[in-house]
Amino acid sequence: MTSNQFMSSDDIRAAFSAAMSAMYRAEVPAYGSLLSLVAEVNARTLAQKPALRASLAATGTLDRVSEERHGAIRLGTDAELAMMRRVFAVMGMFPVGYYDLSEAGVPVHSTAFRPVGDAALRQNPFRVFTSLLRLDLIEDEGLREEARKVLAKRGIFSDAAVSLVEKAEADGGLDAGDATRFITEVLNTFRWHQQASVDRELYGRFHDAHRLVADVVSFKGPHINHLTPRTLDIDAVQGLMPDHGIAPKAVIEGPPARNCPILLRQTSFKALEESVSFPDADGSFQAGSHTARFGEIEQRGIALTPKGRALYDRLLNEARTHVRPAPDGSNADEYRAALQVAFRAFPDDWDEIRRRGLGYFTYRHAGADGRIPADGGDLEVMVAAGIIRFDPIVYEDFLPVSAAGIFQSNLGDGAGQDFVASPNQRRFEQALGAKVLNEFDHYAGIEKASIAQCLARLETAGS
Ligand code: OOG
Ligand code: NI
Repeated sequence: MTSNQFMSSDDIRAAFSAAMSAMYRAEVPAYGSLLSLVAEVNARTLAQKPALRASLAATGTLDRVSEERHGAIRLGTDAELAMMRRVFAVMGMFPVGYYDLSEAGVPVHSTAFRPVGDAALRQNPFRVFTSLLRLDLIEDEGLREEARKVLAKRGIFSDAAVSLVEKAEADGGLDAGDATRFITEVLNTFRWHQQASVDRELYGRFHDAHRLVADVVSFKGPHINHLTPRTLDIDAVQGLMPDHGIAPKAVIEGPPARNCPILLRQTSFKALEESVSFPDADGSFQAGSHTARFGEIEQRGIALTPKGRALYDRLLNEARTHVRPAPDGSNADEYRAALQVAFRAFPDDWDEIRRRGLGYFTYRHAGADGRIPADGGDLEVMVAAGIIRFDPIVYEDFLPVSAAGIFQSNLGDGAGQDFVASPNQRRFEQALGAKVLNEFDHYAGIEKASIAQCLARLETAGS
């Protein structure tokens, strides 16, 4: 079979993301309400900002602006993570970044499976924030063992899904028919199971150890726990959620609102209490409830360099030492004000961010008429002369403090526990069966390539 009979991995990802969205809207009606609100606010924002509208139209992304940008799952075993990597690879999604959440009281470490190239991101940016449970952080050895036993018995992928992954790996792709079957089979892995796989007593013990343990271990599979569309005005959506019958989390995670957006701002509605049933030894069921699923929104800004990120981390910390956001939202205004004050120290001008080496940019030739100065070849001279222009590179990854805030508000207030921070990227990569891409190296590479391209073009023009 020749490769042009294959459905492109970007198309498979786009179709998968659309199927996941439809499934989740059917499973969680509140998520549908959030999507309508986001679409409404995005339409209004675009009407008010013709320049933004034009730039989205120019990149061919205007009609898909309100589509999902990411979702999240939590896995139980190394083998599940390793297989998930192979599943996502079929859709052109690769592990980027390592996030240790133990520091923030959540016993998981994570990566994001995402498209990496510019064209792939533009076609469909869907990512899945994927966490692996760390039973080693649970103190009770007996309970740890019970969790391991339950997890060892489950298979989260159908045989057909595994065969199709193997086929894609062997042949280098899937044709349209196989891709459609692949999507249907894989979607099942992310489905909600109303019926728990453990009895109520064991669920209770997992829950008491950490809510996350109960969520990962007690069900047949890693239900998608949220999806996240892009909003063009996160503050507006946060403010409007209550009018639409959705309860927002206390505060927006990430940096404050700025003229030059940095990194990632995100917020969610609080996870819903849903009825589930627990099997008994005699074959009957006991009714109960479980809280896991929610909806989120995101708004992205520029990717920061390690220096920019260190400044971001320091300022965020500073704001949080002044005001620690209360889960009930009672000091949300004070927190917002503290963030604004702390972030005055972060330049809010693209060229200053660039010159101080805080953010990543791509560079491009301004046009054919740009004259090359005598000392052409020096980037700064040519930027100053307007021969070379620069654009911020969008941050496509996640933030551990923000992710922890999203986890916390959805595991139930006060669910946090103190773990000793214990990042273990090597252990994670062993489980994954691959290395994760370092996001900073990746952005630096994009910037460097664009500079090289600019300079090469100038050399040809000047010779
Ligand atoms: C993942 C939370 C992290 C984000 O957007 O930072 C996340 C989870 O709750 O499983 O999705
Ligand atoms: Ni999320």
